[in-house]
This record gives sequence, C-alpha cells and structure tokens, in this order.
Amino acid sequence: MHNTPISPELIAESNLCEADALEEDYGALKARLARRGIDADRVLEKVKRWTVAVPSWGAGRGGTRFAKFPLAGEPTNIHEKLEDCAVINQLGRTTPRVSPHFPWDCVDDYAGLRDEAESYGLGFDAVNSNTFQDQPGQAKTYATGSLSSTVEATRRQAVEHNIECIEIGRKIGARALTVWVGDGTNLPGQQDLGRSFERYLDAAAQVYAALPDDWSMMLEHKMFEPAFYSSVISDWGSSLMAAQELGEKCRCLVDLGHHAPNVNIEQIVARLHRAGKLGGFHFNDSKYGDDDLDSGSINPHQLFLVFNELAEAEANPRGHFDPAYMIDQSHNVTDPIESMLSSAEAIAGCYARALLVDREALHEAQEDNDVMLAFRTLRTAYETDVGPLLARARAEQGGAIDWLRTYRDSRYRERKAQERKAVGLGAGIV
Ligand SMILES: [Mn+2]
Repeated sequence: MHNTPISPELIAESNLCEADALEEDYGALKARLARRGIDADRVLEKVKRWTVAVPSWGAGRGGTRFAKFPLAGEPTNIHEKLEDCAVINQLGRTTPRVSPHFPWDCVDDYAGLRDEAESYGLGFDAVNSNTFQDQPGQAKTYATGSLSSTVEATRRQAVEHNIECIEIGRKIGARALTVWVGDGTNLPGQQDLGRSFERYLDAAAQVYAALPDDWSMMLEHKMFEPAFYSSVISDWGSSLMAAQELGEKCRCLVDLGHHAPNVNIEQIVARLHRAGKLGGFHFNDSKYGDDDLDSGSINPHQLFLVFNELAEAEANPRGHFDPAYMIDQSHNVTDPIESMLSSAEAIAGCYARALLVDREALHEAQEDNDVMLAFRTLRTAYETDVGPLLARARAEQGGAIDWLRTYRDSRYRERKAQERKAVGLGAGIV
C-alpha cells in the first residue's frame, strides 16, 4: 500500500458523482469508434499503460528573468517535490516517474531517497546535469561555457559534474543522463563556431565513456537562451552530429520549445527516428520562444501531429525506438500540480487520438496521392473527443475523473501552506 497524500476515500466519493455521466459518455464514444472499426477498450488499455515523467523542478513555481511569484505551500526541497509529484500521479495516473536535477535535488542519502519515492509508488527518470549556472564554492565559472569552454579546467569540472550525476542516478535507479548546456555566445566573433563544437564533442565523449552499459545519454538542443547570438548545440542537426559521433547509447532529445517559431517539429521527429536517434521528448507549449507554457495550451494540433509521427514510429519502428517522455514546463502563475495534471491529460489525449488514426487508410491515401483523403484521415482522429476515454483510464486506476475539482476539494495546497516554510522571492528558473 502506497503513501497517499490525497485521501483515496475523497477520490472515490468524488468519482461517484461523475460515474453515471462518464458511463454514458464513454458508451457514446465506444459506439462512434466501433462504426470506424476501432475497439475503444483496446485503445483504453494502451492509454492506461502510457506514461510521461514529470520534472522535479516543475513542482515549484517557475519564473522569468524578471521575477518569480512564489506560491504559498510550494515545495522547498526534493522531499516535498516528491510528495507533490505523488499527488499528480495519484489523481492523474499518468506520471509515475520523476526526473531529478542536480545539484538542485542533492541529498545525503540517495538510497533513502529512492525508498521515499517508492513509498509513493514513484520511480526516477533521467537525471539532469546542470552546467548552466555556478554553484556556491565552485572553482571555475560557466559564464562563458562549460563542456565547450576554452578553459581546460572548466571543461574538466563540467565533465566531472556529469559523471557525478551518473553516479547519483545509479543509486536512485535512473538509466539515462540528459545533458543540456547553455554554452554559446552573445556577440559575433566571441568564439570560433567550429572549435567550440569540437571542444564540446571532446568533453561530451569523456562523459559518454563513463556511461554504464544499460544507460543512455540524451543531448538536448536549443536555438537560443541563455546565449543570444549562437548556441553550441543549437538545433537537431548539431544534436544529431554529436549523437552520431559519440556512439550508440547517445540520442537526441527534442524539447518542443527549443526551435524557431513555426518550425515543423513533427518532421524533425520523423528524421531522428529514421536515423535511430530519437531519444526522447520534453513537452511544453509556446507562443513566441521557449515559453515553457502548459502542454497543448497554445498549439494542440502540433502536439497531435508530433504524436502521429510517434504512433507511426511505434507501429513501424526502425531499430531502437523507446523514447523517454517528460513534461518540461515553467509554471509561473498557476499551481504547478494543476498545470502538470492538465498537461499530462493533454499529452495523453494526443497519444490516444494518434492511436485512432486509420494508419492503413492513411498509407493508402498517401500512396495514391489522394491529398484530401490523407488529410481527412488525420483530421477525423484529431477531432475525436477522447475526454471520456482518458477519464475512464484514470478512474479504473484509482485516479480522479474530475481531477481539478477533486484536487481543490482536498485542500492539499492550503494544508501545505501551513506546514511548509515559505520560499524566497527572486528570479526563478526558466
Ligand atoms: Mn527541456
């Protein structure tokens, strides 16, 4: 029996009020899908097995480079973050793994931390290293680069930190290291664009060499920010070059917000899959840049098209296909628990709708160059309301049909505001 921060009785009581309406709505969806030759119950089972990790840092309020507005009762350490992540998984039943970040989540006893997560029914996902900010007492600054720094001792320090993250990851049961560097330049001429990439490759190879056999290393590209003229791993091309050079266990991670506006991200997914280098995803949404808004809040159609490529890859895999899915958002003005529940539902919804695509009909229309029929095949799936299916998946696993109302009725955040110490003001993570 797991430790349950929200009373299971409250969830059961809340679900009771919704049960009849859900039964009716699911029945109607099931009948509609049956007319299209789709067995709703089979899709339901796949959706129940589908999961996405949540980032430990996402449990707290994020901020911009202007300010952070703290929330009363937000978590102040990894123990409180785990408790909040347990709430998200208890109500939504889609997020059983937490992706930690070091040194933000450093503790003395990692075996104890693993037990603590397990007591909530949670496990750990990819560990994230941090060489994009300096820590108190750190010997060398990362102000002008980490793995790509011109200073040998700085590169060594960054390599050692990544190796330390792998060691922590082994203790908590993780099997992947995500490396994102803020390295780049702010002015033309600041660094040699070719040589900085070479220095990065050389240092990243030292990290790769320390990777256990059953681990993977994921490289996350980002076009700009914190460097505003050039980034060392700026795009999927640079990421792919690096992953191919580093070796078999190295793959590319696509963060939806790390591209120029209007870039065709679903095509990047297809290309990386073709190369056998699609390592994983960071889900979020954006209007202008790397806004880190809630998944599916701005462009749900893009999210669906990404999942259509993933469903295609799952149905017709080329070599290794086991992408790590994670939410990576900054919740600046909402309760992070509510935002992550909303996002997990949006993401799982796109997965479900991608499963509804009549893939045979789509391929046939593509072969025949029947443009409209191919488009309508996707559109029919996209326009299907899978809400009842997602709610049923939650309910059958002990989650909440109406997660927002149930969460607010639990008064969890108000209780934590009494128990937890207040977090300080100041700029938040971005
Ligand atoms: Mn990310």
